Amino acid sequence: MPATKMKSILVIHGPNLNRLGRREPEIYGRHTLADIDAELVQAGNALGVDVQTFQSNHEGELVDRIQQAAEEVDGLIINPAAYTHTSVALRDALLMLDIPVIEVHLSNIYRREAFRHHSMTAPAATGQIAGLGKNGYLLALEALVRMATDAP
Ligand code: CA2
Repeated sequence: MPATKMKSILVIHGPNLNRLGRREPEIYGRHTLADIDAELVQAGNALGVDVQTFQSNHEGELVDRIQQAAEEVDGLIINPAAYTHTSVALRDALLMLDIPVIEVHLSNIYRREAFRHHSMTAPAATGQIAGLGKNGYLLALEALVRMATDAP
């Protein structure tokens, strides 16, 4: 792939995703968060991009990390988990960023309960991927790199 301006990407995971792989594998898959993060770092290496990851169960910590991202990284991938559906604070923090943001959901939120159909955060994102399991994160990573790559 030609040179990319995307040098550094942050992946943020919201509440309860630290428990992945332990419950409800039929919805969220059998991979742990550590598996997913390791795969993202490896994929980043192959694409020539530094990948950092962060998980928190606390809304304020997620806001703090998003604010920090503005200074530190060229792109953001975020699965806000349950805060997707409730958080004006995360939406406002994402709206302050000048970098591309991709919202990822492991499950297809649109074929689940009605309260999951609305995302507070999606309007603040460049795009959204839902329902593709851990591949959604990998596709988001590739998309961010492609978006910042000069066409040959
Ligand atoms: O599909 C997704 O990625 C979600 O963001 C996951 C959230 C859910 O509230 C969203 O509606 C969709 C829930 C994450 C809970 O993580 C678990 C981890 C292990 C076992 C059970 C849940």
